Amino acid sequence: MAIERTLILCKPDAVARGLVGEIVARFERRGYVIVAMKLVVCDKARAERHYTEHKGKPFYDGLVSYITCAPSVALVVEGAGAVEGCRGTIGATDPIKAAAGSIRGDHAQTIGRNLVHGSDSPDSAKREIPIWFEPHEMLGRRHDLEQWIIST
Ligand code: D4T
Repeated sequence: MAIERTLILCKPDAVARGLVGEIVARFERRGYVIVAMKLVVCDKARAERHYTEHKGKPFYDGLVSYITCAPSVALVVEGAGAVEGCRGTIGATDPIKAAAGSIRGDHAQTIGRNLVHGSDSPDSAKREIPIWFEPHEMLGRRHDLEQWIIST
């Protein structure tokens, strides 16, 4: 299984509700490694880049106003199959359909306030990570080092 990196956002509702620790802990407990993390107020330009695929959709304006209204916590998470694995931990986009035990299934109610973003493919992760992080803000590959620390 390839070691991948994925972009995770604890969106403004997660920060406002004090759920960042709970959310980050889910990824850590699964064994993924945090290689970058910061609190950031997303501006309109960054939001429009991030959500470019949704431009023109009925929910687009609401999506941009929501992500820019207050701080988010952005992370880059690394691990084996991290893109798909993190999507599983997050749960379905619409919390009403998200499995119990997933972040959205346990903590969210509506699609417009679904707490977390996770890249939906390795290509999306490669596109999204540079929107949120400069290369110098990210650590080099951590997976092997973490395995060594844990197992020695
Ligand atoms: P994010 O991007 O937040 O991780 O969500 P997903 O990857 O799970 O889902 P998405 O890209 O299809 O949707 C992005 C974002 O738009 C909101 N949304 C989506 C909405 O408010 N109404 C809708 O009908 C859809 C499809 C929720 C997530």
